[in-house]
Amino acid sequence: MGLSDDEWSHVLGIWAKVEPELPVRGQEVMIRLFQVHPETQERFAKFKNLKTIDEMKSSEELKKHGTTVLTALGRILKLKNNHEPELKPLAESHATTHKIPVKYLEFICEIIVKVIAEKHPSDFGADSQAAMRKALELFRNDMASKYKEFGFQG
Ligand code: CUS
Repeated sequence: MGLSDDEWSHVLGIWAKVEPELPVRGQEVMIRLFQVHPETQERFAKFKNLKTIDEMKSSEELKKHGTTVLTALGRILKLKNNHEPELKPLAESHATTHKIPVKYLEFICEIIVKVIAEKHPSDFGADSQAAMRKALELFRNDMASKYKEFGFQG
């Protein structure tokens, strides 16, 4: 099920606050992800060698990747219920090259919600959080079905 106009305005409203700080939030999300779910770090040859938080913090590549991830997600959110054209190439590369299971997408989405909630407590209340979770769930469900089209069970 898609989101209502009201839910989308919650999602895009908070995203507008996150956008000016994408590189730092992206970096925080990646570091938190690797700490909470170390198995996700193994997926990336270029990040496997980063052992400590300090090493992660000083990695320009990690920061860059965090920006890439949040930028991709932002583009998808802005397309609202019509994200299919943007999602397809992303699903293809993640199914065939990176092989990122849907479970890992779930991990990263949950961390994104938590990081935004910590940084923007007064702009990201219960309704906005629920709307964001719903939008991210829609994203993951559609990624999962595209994964299958590309022969990846996810
Ligand atoms: O890069 C990209 O693009 C992705 C995201 C989207 C949203 C799909 N990724 Cu990267 C993902 C992930 C990572 O990095 C890590 C871990 C998990 C997941």
